[in-house]
Amino acid sequence: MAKTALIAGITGQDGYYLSRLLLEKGYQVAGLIPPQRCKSIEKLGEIAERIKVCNIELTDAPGLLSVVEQLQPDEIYNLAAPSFVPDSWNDPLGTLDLVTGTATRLLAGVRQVGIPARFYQASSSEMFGEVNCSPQDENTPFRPKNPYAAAKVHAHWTMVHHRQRYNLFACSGILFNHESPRRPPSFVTRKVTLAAASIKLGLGERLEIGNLDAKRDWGYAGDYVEAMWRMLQAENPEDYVIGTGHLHTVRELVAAAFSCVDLDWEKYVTVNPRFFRPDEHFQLMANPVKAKQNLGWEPQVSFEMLIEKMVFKDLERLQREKD
Ligand code: GDR
Repeated sequence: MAKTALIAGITGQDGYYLSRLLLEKGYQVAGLIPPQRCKSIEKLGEIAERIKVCNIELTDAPGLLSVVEQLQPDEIYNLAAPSFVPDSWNDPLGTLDLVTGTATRLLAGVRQVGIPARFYQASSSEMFGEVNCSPQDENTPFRPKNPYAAAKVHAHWTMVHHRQRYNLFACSGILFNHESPRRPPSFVTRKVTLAAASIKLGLGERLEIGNLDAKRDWGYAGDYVEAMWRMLQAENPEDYVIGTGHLHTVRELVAAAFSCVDLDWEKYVTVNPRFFRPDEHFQLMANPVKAKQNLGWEPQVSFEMLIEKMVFKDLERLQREKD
């Protein structure tokens, strides 16, 4: 019989790639979508009609319990979060409720219904925060530096406590930055690829960017959802750091994107301190050895391939709109 997966946060970038993967594997996929955002399922494009939509607020604990009871999912993926980190300063409590509250309510649902559903929690490299060692692995302490990261740490520990106390098959993937053509333009990769494509087509003139020396470990979202799925197929529930193990600067990102469209980035890019973040001297870089050893997981798409994929998709989209 086909397995059923329930996804919170299904309309985001990762929700799309995960749904696509699970549908390819023959799963029935259901997504939790707040009633006032029911149209957002359309963001999933060609796969939208194959998704069972459960219209429910993520703050509605009894409602979530009844979805879990009716659906009896084999796997639950909690990807729900307001993912743009700086926004969490504007609404720390709302961030906490969405990130930690959703994890807690779903875990409570699994426990109360008493089904053997496997649970995935989307944790983040932001939880490492002000690191004093690099790269980071599953034993690196968390020192979160913003409300988003603090909420993710809370959700992570809530999941660990449920695993220990109630013996649930629950695990978390501590994912480093992962990108794709589906990334919203507020994030730096997409901001840059969109600007490069727009300038190439004569639709834009300049790119204003923040700290060119900021470094990140960037991978491809399509690879990272494979790691999520593998975690839930493993013999034991364990937490994993997922990243490439390679650092790149924003400068390298900009240079790579502009070189895809044969432009000299230095002619088009201006640094604007408005986009700087305070205290960004630490280096978030993954040590994904455990995922390779236990799950056989390795990223397939390199940094250069990722940026090329994003730039070409943006060119294609903009060209279509222009015609
Ligand atoms: P991040 O992603 O905060 O790491 O979180 P983002 O793409 O916003 O920033 C990456 C790095 O680029 C630097 N930067 C800029 N960032 C933006 N957005 N705009 C700019 O103009 C700019 N210039 C430089 C930033 O300072 C930063 O160093 C992502 C999200 O997906 C989180 O949800 C997730 O948890 C983490 O990755 C892992």
